[in-house]
Formats: sequence, C-alpha cells, structure tokens
Amino acid sequence: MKIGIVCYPTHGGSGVVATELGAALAENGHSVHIISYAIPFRFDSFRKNLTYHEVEVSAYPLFRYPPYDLALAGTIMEVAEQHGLDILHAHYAIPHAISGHLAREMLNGDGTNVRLITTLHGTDITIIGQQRIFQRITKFGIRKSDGVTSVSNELKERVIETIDCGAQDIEVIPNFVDTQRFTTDCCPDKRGHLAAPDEKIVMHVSNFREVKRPQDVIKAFEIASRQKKARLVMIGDGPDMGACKELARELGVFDRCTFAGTYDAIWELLPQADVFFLPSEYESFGLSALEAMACAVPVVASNTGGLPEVVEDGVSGFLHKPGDTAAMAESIRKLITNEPLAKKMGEAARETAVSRFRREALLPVWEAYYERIMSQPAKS
Ligand code: GMT
Repeated sequence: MKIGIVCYPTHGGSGVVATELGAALAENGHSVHIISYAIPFRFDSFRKNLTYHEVEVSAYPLFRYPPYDLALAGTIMEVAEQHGLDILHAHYAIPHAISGHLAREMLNGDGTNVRLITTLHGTDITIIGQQRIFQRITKFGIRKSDGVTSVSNELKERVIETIDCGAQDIEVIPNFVDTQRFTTDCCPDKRGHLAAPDEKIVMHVSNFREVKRPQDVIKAFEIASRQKKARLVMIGDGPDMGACKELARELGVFDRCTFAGTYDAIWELLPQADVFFLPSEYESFGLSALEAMACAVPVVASNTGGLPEVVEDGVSGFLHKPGDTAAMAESIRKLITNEPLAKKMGEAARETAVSRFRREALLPVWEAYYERIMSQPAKS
C-alpha cells in the first residue's frame, strides 16, 4: 500500500506512534510518506520505502498567523497526487484530520482515491477538542474520516460520550512497542552516570505539562525516599519544569534529583530505572509506561484513562487515584525496598508488553484495518 502519515514532530506520544508505525510499515514493504513541519524525533534514519515531506509554511507579511493548516492540506495533496497514496493516516485530530479532509476533497474524483483515517490520541479529545472553538471542528473531522481509531477503550467511550460522532464507528487499536529495542539490557556505564551504585532509580519521562502532574513526582519521591537512598531521574522538558525544580529545592531533594532534559534514545535509559513513575491527571494510553514495561521496569501510575488497560494493578505495577501522592509514595517505597517484588513485577511488565503490545502483533492489525477501509466507498 502507499500510505501518507501526518503527525506532530515534537516530543509527544502521538508523534512517536506515527513514526514507529511508519517505520514498521516501510519495513514490511509498504511505501510510507511522513508529512510534518519538521523531522519527527523518532524518525531515526532515512530507509527503504520511507520518505519525509516537510510542510512549507509561507511567511508572507500579511499573515500574522501563517496558515499552517492550509499549507499542510496543500502538501498532503501534492504528496498524494505525486505518489498515488491509498491511505492518508492523520495522527491527532486537530488540525491533521481537517487538513487531510480538505486535501482528499480537492483530490478525490480527480484521478485519485485516497482514504482518510484519523487516530485519536487523547488530548485532541480531552483538552483541545473540549475548547469551544474546536469542539465542532473536531466532530467534523471525526465524521468526515473514512476510518477513526482510538488508542484505548476508555478513550473510545469518552469520544462517544462527549462528541456526537454520527454513524462513525471507532476502532480501538492500542499503541505498540518495539520489544527488541526496548529490552531489559542495561548499559552499566550509563547507570553509573545516572546514580551512585547504592541509589535506587525512580524515573519519570514526560513533556512536563499540567496534565502530567509533574510536581506530584517530586512530592511522592520526597516521601518514598525518606527510608531508602534513591535518585529521581526526570527526563523531558516543558512548561512545568521550573516549578518542579523549585519544589525539589523547597522539599530538600534537589540534590537527589537529576533533571536530564530531553533525551531521544530513551531505550538506553529506561532499563536502568527501578521504578517508572507516571502520576498523570489523565492518560489516554500511557505509551511511556508501556516502553518502561518493555524494559522490565515496574510502573507506579494513576488509575486514569487507558492506563489500567496497560498496567495491571498489583501485577506489573501499582495504580492510584490521580493526586494521591501518599499512596503513590508508599508503592514506590515498596518497590525500592523490596528487590524480589520489583523483579517479579518487572518481569510481569515485560511479559505484558511482549504478549499484548509488541510491534509484530499489532502491525498486521493496522494492515487489516487499512485494507478494510480501502474496500469501503470513500466518504465525502
Ligand atoms: O500529552 C501527551 O502525552 C502527548 C500526547 C500526544 O498526543 O502526543 O500523548 C497522548 O498520546 C499518546 C500516544 O497515543 C498516549 O500514550 C498518551 O497517553 C496521550 N496523552 C494523554 O492522553 C495526556
């Protein structure tokens, strides 16, 4: 198949999923065209069947806000026409589904017959899609897509409850992980850089936005590490980073925190964690937790959104109400003070990642879904 994939290039789950899916499809012999405004950070190499197309945004002085959505539609149209795309897969509803729809409308019946599939990732529904100005356009993008997928059952239910999708059916296809890249192999030299030999490592990876509750990471770590020498490794960057550092100073744990910044090869760091910590207010899925699990790291997280579909409470980690930092701290304490428990849960986590979410298992699901959508008449 000839597949166009539209995504955000920035550090965020939707861009990771889109890029990893593109690479996997290309490896399987499909011709894949990634369309974005910059090279997505997980787009680690130019390889056979995989091409990147940059959206050119015009900076004409009349434009206070350059019309990115139209530039994207124009680029999609050109790529679809030039390469005869069968499928255009938009990751994240706003603006990708709308620009995709516009491109398809301009093309179809004009010698091209491209199908639009939109994958809803979470904040496109729970945050952006709830803003008054974007509510109806999100609904429009969903209704106009030839196929719509969601990354968890919980997100699907939420979409149905909050958005009038008309006759549109939503297929749940969970995120996947490359269990050969995300493995248990630990690079001891890197562990040495991260922590002292007698320190347990609690790790958090996110884009430090409000929805991730990153200050709760500091609060729970301060409590959990009172009895056991531990180091908090914070990976990523975002608007709440300054507040996190401030809080770490206030609570007297700044010296035991490593603010590592953004690190692309996250598979090198995750296996060195003893606990992965994700206390988000909401996660439609929790890809970063799944990546940690693939590295046999037990997870302490919120029992919110799609996380319970990924982490099994008491088996591969512990789940608590968002904001319950005392309970989260107690679970972290258990894991950093009880090595056999952490090992058992880590093994269960890896087992879940391999059995339910490995790339090789979910790639055929995507291929079958594309085939199904292509066999149906295109929407307009
Ligand atoms: O807010 C983020 O974490 C980024 C966001 C994105 O769209 O890039 O992530 C969402 O999509 C990921 C991939 O499907 C999911 O694993 C994340 O749980 C989801 N984030 C939220 O729902 C907050």
